[in-house]
Amino acid sequence: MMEVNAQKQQVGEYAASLVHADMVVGLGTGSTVKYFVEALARRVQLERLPIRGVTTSKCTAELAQRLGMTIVDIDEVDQIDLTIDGADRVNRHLEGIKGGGAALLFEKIVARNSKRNIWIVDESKVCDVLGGFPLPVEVVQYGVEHLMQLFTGAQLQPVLRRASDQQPLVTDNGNYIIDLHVAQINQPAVLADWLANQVGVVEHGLFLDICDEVIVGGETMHILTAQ
Ligand code: ABF
Repeated sequence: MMEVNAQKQQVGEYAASLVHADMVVGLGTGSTVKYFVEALARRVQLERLPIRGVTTSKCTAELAQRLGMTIVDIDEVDQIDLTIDGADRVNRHLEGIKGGGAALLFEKIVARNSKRNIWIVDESKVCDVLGGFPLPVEVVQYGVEHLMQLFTGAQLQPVLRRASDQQPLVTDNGNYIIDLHVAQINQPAVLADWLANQVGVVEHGLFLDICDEVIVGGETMHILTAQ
């Protein structure tokens, strides 16, 4: 099996080849996307490619700007032509779990305002049934303990995500992340709707009806489209 970082580089560099002149490009977050941004920045420099980037996190914005890319605010553009992002898990219906990098809110806002969404993943991310990775939920800080109790009562095994200093992790948008440890998510849409209706929940990491195509790395890089 091809080493994971080699797979991430493989799909990141392939995704960079999909960008055309004058595009507004959504730049995702995560280690796979890092390879994409680096490869795209090389094209911008070598080909003088006239593109504008819209980012999904401070981390990606810092990387893209450091590499000399033009970054614009999402509200400066009418629409984003193509967004390239990573994912923590994706099934055969192109439903995904995202947010391992705590950027799920801005990722979903960018994705929902993109004409086309492509995810780039190493083969370990592809699964039959969503699960096997904690489902991130972005929540406001006020009342977080009550939400934890609610999720516990719903058998969702919630864990408040903490930073390296053991304090609760605070997202780019000033919110907390609760990770739900659910073994298998058999009806993603049902859970997504329930989460979205809980007061205090800002956004959840179930990305449904968003992704158009997944580029999967490995010995035979291949593309998943919705089945
Ligand atoms: C991002 O891609 C996050 O939602 C997700 O956590 C990440 C996948 O991480 P990586 O590419 O580093 O494996 O969109």
